[in-house]
Amino acid sequence: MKPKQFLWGASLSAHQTEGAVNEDGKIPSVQDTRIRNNPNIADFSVAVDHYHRYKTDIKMLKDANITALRISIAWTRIINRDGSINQLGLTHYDHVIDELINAGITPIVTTYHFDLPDYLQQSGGWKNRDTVTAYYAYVKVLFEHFGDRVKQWLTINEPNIMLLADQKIVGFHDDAVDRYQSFYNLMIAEKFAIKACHQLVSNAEIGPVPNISYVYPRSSKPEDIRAAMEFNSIRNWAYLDFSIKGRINPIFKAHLHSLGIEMFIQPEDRELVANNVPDFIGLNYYTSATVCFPDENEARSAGVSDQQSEDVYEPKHYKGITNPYLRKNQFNWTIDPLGLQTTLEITNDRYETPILITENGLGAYDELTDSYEIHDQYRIDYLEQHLTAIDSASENGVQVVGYLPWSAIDLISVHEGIKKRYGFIYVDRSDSQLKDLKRYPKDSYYWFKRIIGERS
Ligand code: BGP
Repeated sequence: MKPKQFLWGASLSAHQTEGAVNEDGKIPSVQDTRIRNNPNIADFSVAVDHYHRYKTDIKMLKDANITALRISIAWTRIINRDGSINQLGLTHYDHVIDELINAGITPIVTTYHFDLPDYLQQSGGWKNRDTVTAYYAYVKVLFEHFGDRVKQWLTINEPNIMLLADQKIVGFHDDAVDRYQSFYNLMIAEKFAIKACHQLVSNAEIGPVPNISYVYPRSSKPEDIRAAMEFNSIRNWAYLDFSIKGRINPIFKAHLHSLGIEMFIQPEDRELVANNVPDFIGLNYYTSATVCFPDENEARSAGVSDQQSEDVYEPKHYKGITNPYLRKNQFNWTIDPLGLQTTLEITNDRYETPILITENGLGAYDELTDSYEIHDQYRIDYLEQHLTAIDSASENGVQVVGYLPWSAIDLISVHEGIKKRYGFIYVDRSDSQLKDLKRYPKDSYYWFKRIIGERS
């Protein structure tokens, strides 16, 4: 990927912004049917009503000098339950994409962002190879229909996090064998997307979009070093090795073997895997991770308080811990800009592929003042520090082709509703009250506009 100019933009996803869950023939996704542990956080039924207000949102983004917007298309708006195409869904995204292009904003489209059609989950989800077939049919519709206008594509949002995260959120499986089978099928699905994109869209570029965060060892104790090596392979390199190098990462493979699971590229998939290589890497980064070798007497949660580490535990292998050298944000996530530089340089060292930063941002409680302003200096600080890290990585030879922070507008956080805000644009609603959903630029909006102006 070599855009003529650095892409200055922002990101969002369909289910976290659109709402309109029963409109224009949309069928339920796993996000619509998901049972929430906490009933007090907003669901996705209205979200921030981007489905109806996309014109306002795009106009505000254009006014901020943004030149690229990462959106996702909801599979559940495009393909009906019987496999036929929903024209109303295509028409909606025609309007969105045309609006973006007319505003001088390049659309960068993720085909699937955590919102698997619920009926596919009911028949086994990603564990079932039929879901790969259904995905292939779906993405061919996207490329055929939108390929004349959309030239930059992203395959599947964060399969590596789907592997590790709360299974109820992303519609995966609790059983380890099923989970790794699902992971394999996701990696194969991506290969079909790359194949179809290159066949059907002229001058297309397509990349994976994993969440890559370098994993530190807690100490120089050899067991801790090995725990970090192992978790790096599982969290980061397993997916990218398959995607870019067409191989099962050997440390990941050995880890699976120790769990009694064998993973290898099936003979019938070998050609597909070898011949369909991405053009760039889309990379989501929020913070680094730290692990130690788990002491048998240490409880899983001992010493763990930051959210990024909670799910990281495999007895006898590794355990997530809070990095004592890092500050935390209001939601207990550590902040590590230098970790972004390290992550970029190691990713470049391994893959030598251009990198588009597709997510990076700060979740925070924002306050709307009586004069309708939002003073989010903490977000500006976070983004400034991460931009400095990107600059340093670029000076050290990493080809970073764009920066698309999360998120363009406030949206519903996957885990924590709307109280945890990421946007450059404030949306006036709370978890319990819809209010008027009006949009207000935050201080970070004006800051980003100035940065883009100065650096374009
Ligand atoms: C990424 C997802 C996004 C977004 C972000 C922040 O993993 O791709 O969809 O939600 O994380 O996470 P959260 O919403 O849990 O704060």
